[in-house]
Amino acid sequence: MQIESENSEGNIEYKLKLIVDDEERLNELATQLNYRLNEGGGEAFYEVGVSDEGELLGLTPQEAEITFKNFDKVCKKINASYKLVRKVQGKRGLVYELLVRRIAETLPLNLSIVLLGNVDAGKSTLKSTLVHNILDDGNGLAMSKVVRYIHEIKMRRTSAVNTHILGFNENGEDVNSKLLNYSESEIYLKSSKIINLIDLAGHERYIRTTLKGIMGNLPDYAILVVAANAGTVGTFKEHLGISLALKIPVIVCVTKIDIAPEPKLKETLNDITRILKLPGINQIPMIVKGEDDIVVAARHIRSGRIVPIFLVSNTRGDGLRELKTFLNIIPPRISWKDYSEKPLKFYVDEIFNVTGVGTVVSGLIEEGTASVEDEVFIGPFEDRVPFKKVKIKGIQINRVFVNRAFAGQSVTFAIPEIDFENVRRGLVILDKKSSPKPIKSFKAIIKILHHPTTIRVGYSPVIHAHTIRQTAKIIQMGKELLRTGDVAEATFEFQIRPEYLEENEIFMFREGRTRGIGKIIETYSL
Ligand SMILES: Nc1nc2c(ncn2[C@@H]2O[C@H](COP(=O)(O)OP(=O)(O)O)[C@@H](O)[C@H]2O)c(=O)[nH]1
Ligand SMILES: [Mg+2]
Repeated sequence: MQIESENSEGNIEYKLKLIVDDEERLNELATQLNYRLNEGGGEAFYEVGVSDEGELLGLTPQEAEITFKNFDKVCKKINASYKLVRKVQGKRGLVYELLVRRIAETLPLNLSIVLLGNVDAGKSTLKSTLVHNILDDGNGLAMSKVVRYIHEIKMRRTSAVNTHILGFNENGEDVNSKLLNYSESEIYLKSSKIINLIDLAGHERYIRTTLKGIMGNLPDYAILVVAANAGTVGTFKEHLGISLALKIPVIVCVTKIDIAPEPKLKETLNDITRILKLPGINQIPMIVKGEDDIVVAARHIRSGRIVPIFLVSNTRGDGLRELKTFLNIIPPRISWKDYSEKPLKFYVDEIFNVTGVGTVVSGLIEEGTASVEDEVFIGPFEDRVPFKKVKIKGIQINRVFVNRAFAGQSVTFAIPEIDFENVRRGLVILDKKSSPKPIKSFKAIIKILHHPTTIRVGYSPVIHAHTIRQTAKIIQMGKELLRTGDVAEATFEFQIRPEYLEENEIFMFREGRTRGIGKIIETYSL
């Protein structure tokens, strides 16, 4: 019997047998396995008992025993594990098909930063120059490297479509620049600190894009990108206001300093510092120049009072080294360790239908931990049984299979028991011991950040909380009418379907040019 002959690329390896076990040979096999795992995004198939030409010879029981013993040693060297998926009869004995997966043991420190700013400010380019260690040509070259296309998303089990990672090792060296190619699994495995850089999905002109990026990711910090030659036009003030209302410390990155004439750059910097110092905003701008500034800025950033300003050229490279040094030393703002001790809470962000796996959902573990084979609740569905029990059949972080994941990590869960068509963004996954209820309405304290006229009962903005986005009507209000800056109690009712929300949670709402923030004080189920 014969199968296709072995391909030197891809994640499938043929092995006749692994009988020799001197250290050198095992290391060689480990390197090869590592390569196959990289090709397969953390997963590889080994066909044992098959010649390079694809002939199914098979192993005698004695050969099989030694082969598996040696394969165990090889896997151990690179933190992988395997399971037998198939056995078939060959010419001389059995042929084994093994599925090998990489396991991550130690967890890198994990921090996420959302990139905000106007269209064309250079957000995607900046992300690309940081994670790919390249320079831009001023004409979209770098940006094109971080755009992920639909077919790519479908093929790979991507963790999050708009997130790219920048890793640092124990010595503070940038891991990305040491790799030939950007590989999330390699960066993840080699880093002791990972910065998740989140670009906005969709059009940044729309506020819903911005709110989705922020509310769905709970970022530690926000980088507000401003093009030096365009200035603070457009969304700068609004993005700043939203970040600060949510208590997310802001870093400003002024890009394109290579093409902005000196007076224009000065004007842009003046505008930025003037806006930052406005009474309602009340921040301390700090233009970061040398090493000392970087350290001072990093030390004080968490207080949420200082706004470091970096001057960058993505084409010439000015300021990129400083920005990387800063990213390497800034502390996480959110103490995920404490959140990990709570029961599991995860909101579905993106949904994939993966061939051979089924439904896969991506999102952030906001609280608790999840392990493979855990039973969890997912819902609310508009059904007699709003929350359904399902098993998590697989977990990936940055394309690496893990057995367990913790609060603060962006992960994908394979949940094949639920049909792809039935899953939507905004569903929650909760610990199986919880007793969740679908929430149809809730009472909150709200503050109007901006409103052109007045708000009354009957007003129906779109609510953004976690990955939830839905219109809700104000059915009751503590005051008759509200204007910009006002605070009041209000009861909202979802207009389409129930969602899952908890007391004390923060949400944002918007409608036209209106922006508001709220804190839930009471929830009501059906
Ligand atoms: N000259 C120059 N061009 C830049 C710089 N940063 C970005 N660009 C260019 O600006 C354009 C918009 O960048 P992009 O990253 O797509 O902006 P985004 O819409 O904020 O994501 C692209 O053509 C980039 O090549 C820079 O520092 N200098
Ligand atoms: Mg972009």
